[in-house]
Amino acid sequence: MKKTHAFAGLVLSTTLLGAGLTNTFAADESLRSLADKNGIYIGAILNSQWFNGGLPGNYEQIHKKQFNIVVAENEMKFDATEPQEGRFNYNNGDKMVKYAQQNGMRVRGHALAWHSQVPGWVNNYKNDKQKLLKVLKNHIQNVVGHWKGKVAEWDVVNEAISNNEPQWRTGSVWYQGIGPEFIDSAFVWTHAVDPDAELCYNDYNLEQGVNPKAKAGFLLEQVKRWVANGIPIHCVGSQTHVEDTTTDKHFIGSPDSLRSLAKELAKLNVKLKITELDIGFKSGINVSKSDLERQGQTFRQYLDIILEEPNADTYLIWGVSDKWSWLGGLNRQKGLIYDDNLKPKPAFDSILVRLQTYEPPKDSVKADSTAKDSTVKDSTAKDSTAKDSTALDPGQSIKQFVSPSSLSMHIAGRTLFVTGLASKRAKVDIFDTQGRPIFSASTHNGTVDLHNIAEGIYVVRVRSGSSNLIQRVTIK
Ligand code: 9MR
Repeated sequence: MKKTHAFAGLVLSTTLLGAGLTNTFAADESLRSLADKNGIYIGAILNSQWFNGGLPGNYEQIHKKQFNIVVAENEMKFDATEPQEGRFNYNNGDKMVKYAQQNGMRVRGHALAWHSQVPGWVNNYKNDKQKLLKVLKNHIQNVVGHWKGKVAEWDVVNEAISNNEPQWRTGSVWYQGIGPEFIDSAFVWTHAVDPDAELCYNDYNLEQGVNPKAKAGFLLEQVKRWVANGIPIHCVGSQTHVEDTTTDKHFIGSPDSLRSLAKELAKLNVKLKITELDIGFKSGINVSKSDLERQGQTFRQYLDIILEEPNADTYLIWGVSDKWSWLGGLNRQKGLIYDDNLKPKPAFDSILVRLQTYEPPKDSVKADSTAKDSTVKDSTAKDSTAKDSTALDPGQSIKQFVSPSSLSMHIAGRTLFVTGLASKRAKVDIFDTQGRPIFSASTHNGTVDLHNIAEGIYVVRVRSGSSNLIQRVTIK
């Protein structure tokens, strides 16, 4: 069923593109306005050159017109924010947060605990477990605290799994100095500082299958354990740096495999986000027009996951223009949706048309928050793989998190019933199918009277604490 649906979309988008019909769509329609309408986030990094004013003006114009979520390419990483021990530098990150606020964009924070871009001074403590725990905790407390309430989601742990075998990456300073419990601890510490932020584990090669031998299979086992142990993880970020499979027959990633991961995560009430997408061609090959069109179809297939899977909400591309892209370092080229001259490529059209033509199935639900409203109780976080769980934070209790309550709604007659509220009252907004607000109210005893609303199809948004539920409903 789903396959037919996806295939129909492919045929439609190819046909529209072939006929050049994208030009007939409203000129002011953007990826961003359509993403808003579809209840998803679509974004691109701000490349490092932007922070020094090194990009042409139309780069920023495009960025703010087309995207509703932003992440810094390098500027919130450990080496950028704490270049010397205990001396924090937030200048560039602040610049991006201000830009995002001025333009109404959501901010992703990237990344707190990662083996790469760690400043040299951290390695001085590589044989001192207690000191390294303090260093990581202090970093998280300062950085997350500084942007509390401004950074909506964090890559708490990045790339902690080995590339070739299903096991942790053992070469990182954090793993070698602390052990695998640095991961659990990082989640717990981040949540303690900003309980409203969504917390992700982020990695690459997650689109290569959900089996025990693949990276995503290993990760899934860890997510199960984290959820069972009450470690606050709300999302998995799939970087999705992939290669065009026609020009490179050896590349094994696929949208179908990533969709399987989304479905497995849904069972655990954890979201999937695409966080660093690019679809490159091998360097040096001649990339034809039809190659670029096929690349556009692959971009659309990954977008389908975000549109169609209820626990997927974010589609973030690792760059804007092929001119400013890290891909050369990976021996790949032309992986983004704007060309060297900042002109939209077929991939841009493919994404635009898909957002324009996507029809959510009736009664589909896009929950904006799966687990941010967790109730908390004091206890000590446990890592079932850790031999010495007291090493987490000696002498201090750490909060442990119980399963999240989840919002739900239904309509009976002319009354909307909301259950799973985090607080006594929830804010209810009703929009028409074009996204125009038509009614707002607060719940009273978990209900809202809908008698004043005309019959029709609407989108209802319920906000309670930091949870958000959006659902299409029919009022009769
Ligand atoms: O795009 C980033 C590039 O400018 C840096 O030199 C590089 C250094 O590690 O990191 C790049 O971004 C990476 C991201 O932080 C994590 N996933 C892989 C990205 C591409 O390498």
